[in-house]
Amino acid sequence: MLIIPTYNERDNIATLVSRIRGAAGNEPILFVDDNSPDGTADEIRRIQATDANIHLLARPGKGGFGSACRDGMKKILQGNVDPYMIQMDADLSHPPESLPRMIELLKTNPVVIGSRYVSGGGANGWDFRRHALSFGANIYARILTGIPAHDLTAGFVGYQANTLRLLKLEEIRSEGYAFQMEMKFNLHRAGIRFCEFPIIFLERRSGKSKFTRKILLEGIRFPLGVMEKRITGRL
Ligand SMILES: Nc1nc2c(ncn2[C@@H]2O[C@H](COP(=O)(O)OP(=O)(O)OP(=O)(O)O)[C@@H](O)[C@H]2O)c(=O)[nH]1
Ligand SMILES: [Mg+2]
Repeated sequence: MLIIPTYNERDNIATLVSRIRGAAGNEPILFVDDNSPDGTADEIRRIQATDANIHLLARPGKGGFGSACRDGMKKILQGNVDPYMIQMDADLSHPPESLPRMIELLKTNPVVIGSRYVSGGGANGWDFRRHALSFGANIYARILTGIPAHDLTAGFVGYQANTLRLLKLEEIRSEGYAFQMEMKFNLHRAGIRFCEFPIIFLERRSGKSKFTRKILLEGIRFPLGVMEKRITGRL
């Protein structure tokens, strides 16, 4: 099952679903939409009429990326039938064509990360500043947190359902990039090993980024908080 949080992604949905269907057949998809003002949920419902493997969790208002993922994960775990779940963005930054490899790797690995920072991976459509920011953020986070993965802010991540059951999802509070790190941090603490495979991340072409100053600050603070706990022996 794929979990795709959406906020104002109306123009991306049809292309996204068609590329997922082309690459991964009838893989079920759970969209988690926060009452997007642009009518993303209506577009999802329109496609649902012809595709029985599309599900929609409609939330009343913008609750944040992290909580959308958490709610989606909890709903799928409650269903108790999906052996794995894969979170990806709706803006086509995560190539649907990499799904078959991710699904194959999930048969033997508890957590699989579509990574920009392993050999063969990368990002297209970024200027030097954005490359430097993302790369630097990953090194910063890796040194401070000690999480053994190359792409800590990666948002294209697959989990075996039983692995997610090891976490207390309600205790994960972050909303932006920090959510990606906090998930990986908790998995690492639970003794889980990460499998990374290369993906080429593509900058969004349609719709707007939801990146905010608050998300940036949260992303800077999370590794600092972990570092503090490591130093003071509170882990
Ligand atoms: N349900 C829900 N989805 C969200 C929310 N914020 C972001 N999203 C979705 O989460 C995914 C990632 O958000 P993006 O805006 O692409 O954030 P980003 O990838 O950090 O930023 P860019 O690289 O500029 O695209 C997209 O599918 C968004 O539509 C939210 O508050 N609620
Ligand atoms: Mg994006």
